[in-house]
Amino acid sequence: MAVTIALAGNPNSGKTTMFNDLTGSSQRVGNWPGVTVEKKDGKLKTDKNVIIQDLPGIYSLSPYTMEEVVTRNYLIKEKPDAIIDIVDASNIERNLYLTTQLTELGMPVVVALNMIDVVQKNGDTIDTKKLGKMLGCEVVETSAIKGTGSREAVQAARTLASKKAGSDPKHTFSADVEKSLEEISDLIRGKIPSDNMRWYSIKVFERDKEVIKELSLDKNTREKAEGIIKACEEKYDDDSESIITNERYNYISQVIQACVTIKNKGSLSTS
Ligand code: GDP
Ligand code: K
Ligand code: MG
Repeated sequence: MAVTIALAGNPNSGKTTMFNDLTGSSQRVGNWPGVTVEKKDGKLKTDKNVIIQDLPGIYSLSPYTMEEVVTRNYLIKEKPDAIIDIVDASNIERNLYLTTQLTELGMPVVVALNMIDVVQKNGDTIDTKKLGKMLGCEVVETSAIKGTGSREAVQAARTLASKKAGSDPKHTFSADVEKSLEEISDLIRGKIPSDNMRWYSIKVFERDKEVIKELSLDKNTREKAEGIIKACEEKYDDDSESIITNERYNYISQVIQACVTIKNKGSLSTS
């Protein structure tokens, strides 16, 4: 049985470098349907039953760029068997913003802490075990350019895929937001696959245009959802999308505090 593993991550995190290393010359290049965003897949050099799908580089799963929409639709609708989230470990704080969203999809996720050679050269350390625990997914150190760790990341993804072991994010939003998400999930239950409930609830809370269109909620349901969202916005004196964004950044800074040690903390970069 063929297994599909998707490579997702920020632009310049090393996706193409890892893709080339894993697939060699067995690549197919085209476009995603309807848009001029490049689509590339290939077979794992060491096992032709494993398809590696390179995805467009993105910073978020929001609906604002073609790359984001292509990636979201692919992950939600075509459902690869596992995701390798390629994180530039030398820019870990920024990169984890996408990671927190990928793990909410409930699919098997392996974080590849790529550019680990850069981190090591700087003398910094990342506690990968603790990071995996906090994020609720597997974490593997990689250096795509040196060809180290990539095969371990694929192996971890295959193991998760065969067990259908979805990520299990431990992060929760603050109590008021969680209550709103719960109310929204009650509203939309039955209209969506239950394993993606959290993703859809958050997206409806954010008034995500694409998801609202996709769910084609009736007027009554839309008004109820709007009431739930507005009540929360009044409490926070902020719009719902910013509420979610802020909470993600707060959470990520806690993760960084707990897992990353910077050698020359406080000193100015001279590069
Ligand atoms: P993409 O935009 O995610 O496809 O990223 P690329 O694969 O194009 O890589 C961006 C840049 O980072 C290139 O110059 C790569 O050579 C470099 N790069 C990729 N992986 C690593 C790595 O593990 N270590 C280092 N030092 N550089 C890397
Ligand atoms: K690039
Ligand atoms: Mg690329």
